[in-house]
This record gives sequence, structure tokens and C-alpha cells, in this order.
Amino acid sequence: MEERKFLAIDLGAESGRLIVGILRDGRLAIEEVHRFINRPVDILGRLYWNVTQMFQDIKDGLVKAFSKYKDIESIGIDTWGVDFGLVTKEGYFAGIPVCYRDHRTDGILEKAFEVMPKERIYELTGIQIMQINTLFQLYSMVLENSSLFNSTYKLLFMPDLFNFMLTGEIKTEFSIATTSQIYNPIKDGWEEEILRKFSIPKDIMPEVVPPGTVIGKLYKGIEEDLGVKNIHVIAPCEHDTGCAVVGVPGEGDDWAYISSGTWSLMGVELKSPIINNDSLRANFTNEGGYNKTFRFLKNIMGLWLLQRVKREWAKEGEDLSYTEITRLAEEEKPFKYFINPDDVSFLNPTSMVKEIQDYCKKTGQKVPEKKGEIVRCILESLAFRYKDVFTDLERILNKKIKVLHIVGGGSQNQLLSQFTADVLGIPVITGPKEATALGNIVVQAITKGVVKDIIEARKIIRDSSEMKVYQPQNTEEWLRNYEKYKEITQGVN
Ligand code: ADP
Ligand code: LRH
Repeated sequence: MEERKFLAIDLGAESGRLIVGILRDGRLAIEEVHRFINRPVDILGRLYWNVTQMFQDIKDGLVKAFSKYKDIESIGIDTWGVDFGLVTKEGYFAGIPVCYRDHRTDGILEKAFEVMPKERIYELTGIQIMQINTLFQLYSMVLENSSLFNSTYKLLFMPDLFNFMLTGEIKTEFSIATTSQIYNPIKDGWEEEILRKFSIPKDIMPEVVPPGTVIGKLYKGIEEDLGVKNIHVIAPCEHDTGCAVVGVPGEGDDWAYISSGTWSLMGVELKSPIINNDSLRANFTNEGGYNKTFRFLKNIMGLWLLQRVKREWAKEGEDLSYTEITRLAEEEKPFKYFINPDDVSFLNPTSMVKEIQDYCKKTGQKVPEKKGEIVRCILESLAFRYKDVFTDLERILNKKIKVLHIVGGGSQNQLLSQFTADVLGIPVITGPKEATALGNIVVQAITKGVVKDIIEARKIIRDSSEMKVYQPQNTEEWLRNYEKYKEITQGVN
């Protein structure tokens, strides 16, 4: 079989990467050709995404990719969910995209529920209620009477914005659209009742296409720079979690996954959404996926906590790697400090270390001081939180899950993977760490007719990836301490 090549541009909240996928004889080899740091920028107390720098990084990566592989046939972009930019009729940006961790949505939920009860918002969208969602970001702009709406022609989610910069086309795609909490998955369209009640101009919502749609051709100027022609830009799942779930090497149907990166997204893939009182109470989401599937999952604050303490210590002069940080935790005693990682105070505190210490103080615990203690507290608490969510998941689905796949950058954290197997009492399979890019690439390959369908795609990913199995150990001890975690974390918000 001949080689076919595709390029994934995978933009995460911590880093962006351009990865070439080479398909040959039922195997998919990947090569990272460019990686760059992604950090929001604080300007006058507002947190913005540096989209022009990111686009420059993408262009630098394209030069590297195409100078090595002239026969790349298409490009697909995925990014984190919920954030957006606004463009004018003339194709200018109206303002700079704001990061979902900006404080403009602090306290917004109470105000929003006065406009529409949370039950109704959930019933119409099936999306986990979180202050970061596009709906609440837009509502914060409505409340400040933002003049940006006057010049806005269309709202574009982050991947759409980069597709626009690459092709000039204005469109969005199903998986990323559903992260907004403005999309009705049953009616399969923008939810007009929400737009009307929250006074969001209806006309700014763009046309929605399914994953696997050709968005357009690479802009002429870029093609000339690269010395190539007729390169298609394809919408994979434009939402990174959508790609990550396509990239889970699961087999059969009794597996669940955690897409582990900045966030930990734990759930299953379903053929239709689950929207009922139980899923509302447990605040599970139903994000749109490839082939009209749904990601029934829960957002857990994830390794963001580790990213932040790492960054804080680097600022103080100790720039430790993730491996070093995790090793410090291994040296500490287990089950000393417990936090609820999903406490809203951890969304974007001034100091994560101090926030964790304050949480321990206010819950009557001793205060972790050493770096290793802080990290152990984060990792154990994440594992306990996984147990909370896993229990809800099995109950709502009314079935036993036999194996958990962990994919994404966080799957490299061996200590957390072992903790997860221990507390859940089931085997955990880790890898691939680049599931998102793999998912992105296989959707392009299916679109181009090179791979038949998602079942074949997952087999290719299974056959091409390194995976590691963690068997549960000490589960009884973990469950005894889980009771302690629950006692401490309940009722604190
Ligand atoms: P995102 O796409 O959300 O930016 P990634 O999938 O790149 O996230 O995962 C980033 C996370 O992966 C980091 O926050 C870190 O916790 C974890 N990670 C990355 N490299 C390593 C490593 N060598 N060992 C352990 N964990 C790692
Ligand atoms: C993960 C992710 C997640 C969203 C969050 C904003 O990168 O896309 O699915 O909820 O970022």
C-alpha cells in the first residue's frame, strides 16, 4: 500500500503541536514537526489568547511540515472548547479572544439562572453547566453592554478562527459547536430560546457542518509560501476532546475513557445523548462527536492544578519537569491531604499552592508545605474525584465498566494512572499520549476515503500505539481513604 500523509494541528491550552500522520499498511506513524508554548496574556486584568502569535507558530510549523513532506494531502485543526473570536463583515477581528479562565464569568451562573433556570438550560442543550461555557461568556458581554456585538458579523470558535485564517472560510463544526451550551442536540441546531432569552444576537451564529467536512483550500498566499497546491483544510472533530475520543483504542463496549491533559474528561461514547434529572444532578455533558455520536462525560479540573504549581515553582527559580515533580510526590506518605479538585476556587487562583493550602486549612486539615506533599495531594485527590465521577457514570448508564483507557499527555503520569486503577479497582490502559492528533488524522483519512470507518480507524490506532496496563493494587486501602476524602470535600464550595 502506498503512503498517505495528513497533518494534524492540535492546539491545547498549554501547548500547540503540528503532527504529521503517515498511513501505510494499516499502521499510522506520527511525527511531531513543531511544538510551541501556548499561554494566555493578561492585559489590564483581562486574560486573552495570543491568536496572532499562535497563527505565526502554525505557519512556522507548516513550513517545517511541508518542507519535509511535500505530499501531505490535508490539514485538520482541533482546539480546546468553549472559547471564541468575533469577526466583522470585512474579515477583521472584533476584539481579541478572551480565555475561559478570565474572571468575567465569576458569579455569572446565579445571574444566568434568573434568566433561565438551570434545568431548562440543561434540558435544551444537555451540556454540563460550567461558568466557562460560551453561553455564559457571551452573557457576561451582554451584561456589560458590549459594543463588540455592533461590529460582529460572525462568532467563530477557536478552531474555526484558525480555519478562517488558513482558508478565508467562515464555518463551524458540530463537535465544537456543542461545547457552547447554545446548541440543541435533539433539534440539531442553534437553540433559539436560549439566544432570545439571553439577548445574544442570533445572526452571529455560524453555519454548522459535520466532522469530516472539507472547509476549504489553503489560502493562496500560504500555498505559495509552502510551494504546494490544492491542500484541503478538513474539519476533523474541531473540539480536541472529540478527536481524543476518536483516538481511544477501545474495543467492544464496556470501556470508558479519560482524556487527560489540562482537563480530565471522563466518560463514554454514546449513540444518543442522555438528558435526564440524574444526568443533570451529576452535571454530565453530552458533547457532539464523530458520526453523530455523543461524548457523555464530565469535565474534571485535571492536571491544570499540576501545571499551575509547576509554573509557580519555576517562577521562584525551581524549574522542575513533570517527571521530577511526580517523583517528589512518590516520596511522600499517602492520604495526608484531601481537596476537591473541582472546587471553583481552583479555576484560576492567583496562587494555586496557596489556594490548596487554604482549602486544607478551611476543612480542618493540616497544611501541606513541601512540594511533594502538594503534588501528592493533587494526584490522590484527582484519583478520588475520578472515583466520584466513575460511580455516577456507572449508575447513570446502569452498567459495569470493565476497563478505563487514559489517553493524552496526562497518560504519561504513571503515578496517577496507578492511583486511578487502585481506587477504581479495574485495569487502566494508558496511551496513546497523542490520541487527539491521531483522532484528528484518522478523521481526515476517513474523509479522504483512505480508512473505511471509525472501527477500522480505532484498530489502526490500537495496532500503531504503545499502551501500558495498570492492574489495581491496595484497592481496599484506597476505598477506606475515599470515605475520608468524601467527608472532607462534601459541602465545601
Ligand atoms: P493539553 O492538550 O490540554 O494542553 P496535553 O495532552 O498536552 O494537554 O497534556 C498536558 C499534560 O500532560 C501536562 O499538564 C502534564 O501534567 C502531562 N505531562 C506531559 N508530559 C509529561 C511527562 N513527561 N510525565 C508526566 N506527565 C506529563
Ligand atoms: C480540553 C477541553 C475540554 C473543555 C475545555 C475548555 O482541552 O476542550 O473538553 O471543556 O478544554
